[in-house]
Amino acid sequence: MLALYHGANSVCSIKVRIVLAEKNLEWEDRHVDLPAGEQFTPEYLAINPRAIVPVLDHDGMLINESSVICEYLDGLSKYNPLLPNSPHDIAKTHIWGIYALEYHDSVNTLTFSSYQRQMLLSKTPEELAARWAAMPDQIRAHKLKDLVELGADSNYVYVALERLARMCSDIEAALDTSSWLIGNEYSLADALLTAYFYRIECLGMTMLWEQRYPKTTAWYAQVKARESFSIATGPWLNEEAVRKISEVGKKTFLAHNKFIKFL
Ligand SMILES: N[C@@H](CCC(=O)N[C@@H](CS)C(=O)NCC(=O)O)C(=O)O
Repeated sequence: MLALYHGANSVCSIKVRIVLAEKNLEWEDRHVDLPAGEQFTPEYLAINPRAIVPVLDHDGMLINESSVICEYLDGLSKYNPLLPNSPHDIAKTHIWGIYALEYHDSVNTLTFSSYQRQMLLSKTPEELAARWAAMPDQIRAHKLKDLVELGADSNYVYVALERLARMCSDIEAALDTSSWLIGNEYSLADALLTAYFYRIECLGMTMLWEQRYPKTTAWYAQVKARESFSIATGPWLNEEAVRKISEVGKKTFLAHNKFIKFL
């Protein structure tokens, strides 16, 4: 039996839900309410002491790290194989998986400096302090605290946009001779990156690739058109929350002239 601990709007949860849909796998839903802080409960810390989602439970065996979960799921069934065959293409897939950690960190920075910040600012200073203290990764807590305090003025935001601009240029280069990230067929690498683009789109920042990177723009339209995308997002996302993410995202970044070179 497969069960997934995941968050409705969490980017790395969407990533895993895309692969579950691509592989047509049945799974049990163990939703973790991240805004409510369910990741810090003793029950969830017993599942993942790092207090983050997603975690896959396969017959009692727990696996974390979204890119690893995705490759694991691909290995579970022969249906629609996603990992390429050649050692070189497998190596390229793993490199995209490692880059995805950087993309995740950058997308998380943008979300926290805008939408999440607006939600967290309604908390009292004591509640916020308790939230940072509860985080097992104190480097991450330091970043989030800075983002909530400074919003788009935090230096983390500038670095995140610089990294995401590089992501787009790397993807454009990868698409130079093929229509998918690795070769001419949809593969795991495409599945691993889709959710980051979706979050950037929700944040109202598609201008990071539109106009400047035509191949990347066409690639995102292709991954979005797949059934797996609507299955992984549709039933979960709250349209009102997505609208707010976009509204706050646009206001946060477009108001800052220093970001114009990225947009
Ligand atoms: N590298 C991890 C990152 C996991 C992660 O950061 N998850 C976020 C949601 S996308 C989370 O659980 N955040 C909880 C929190 O910030 O308190 C992966 O790819 O699985």
